[in-house]
Amino acid sequence: MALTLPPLYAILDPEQIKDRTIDQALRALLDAGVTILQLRAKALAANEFLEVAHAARSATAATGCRLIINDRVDIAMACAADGVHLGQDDLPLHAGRKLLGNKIIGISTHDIEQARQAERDGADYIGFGPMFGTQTKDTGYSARGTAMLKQIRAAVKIPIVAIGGINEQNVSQVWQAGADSAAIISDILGVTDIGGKIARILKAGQP
Ligand code: 3NM
Repeated sequence: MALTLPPLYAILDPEQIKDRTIDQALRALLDAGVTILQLRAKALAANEFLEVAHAARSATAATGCRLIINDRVDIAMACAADGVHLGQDDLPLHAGRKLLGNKIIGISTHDIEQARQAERDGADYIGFGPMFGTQTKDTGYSARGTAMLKQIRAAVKIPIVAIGGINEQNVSQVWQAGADSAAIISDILGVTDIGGKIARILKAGQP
């Protein structure tokens, strides 16, 4: 069945949570009402990642939030996540599909060819970025901008999650350019009042 994504795709990245604990950041995101959450933990060892993934799975299950694990199909399987998000250098989609069956698989893309390929390969959604400049990840790509996002929108039918430098001020631009969802890390996790920030972001999408 085709995937429907909410306007905000939240990402919990333990490297970006300031002076909070991972549990506090997780709780703040869920209390703010997020309905899809990606756990992105590049710096954690597999055993630590799995421990956080189990905690995220029980907390998200309690609120009905979908849980996506970044990069690691094994951890997604072990914690019974709803899916995985894979980069261009991670396990290829066909291998992830073999292991995860009909769970959600999202693929990071940075140009039209990658976007089309991900759709052909059976991705449930694509990430597309970096939309604007981002300090959070060295993507190796220049800012893609909304004109390119519109081209991607015209090129694929599956949902698009725009990512990279998105904030309260510019988020409406990515929705207007055709993104189904906006993934935001630093503008949400970098503030004191996560709930207030998320409420303002969602309000920015209303006419
Ligand atoms: N992927 P922030 S940009 C994880 O372009 C990630 O694929 C990107 O963080 C891509 O919201 C990015 O703080 C970082 O800019 C997004």
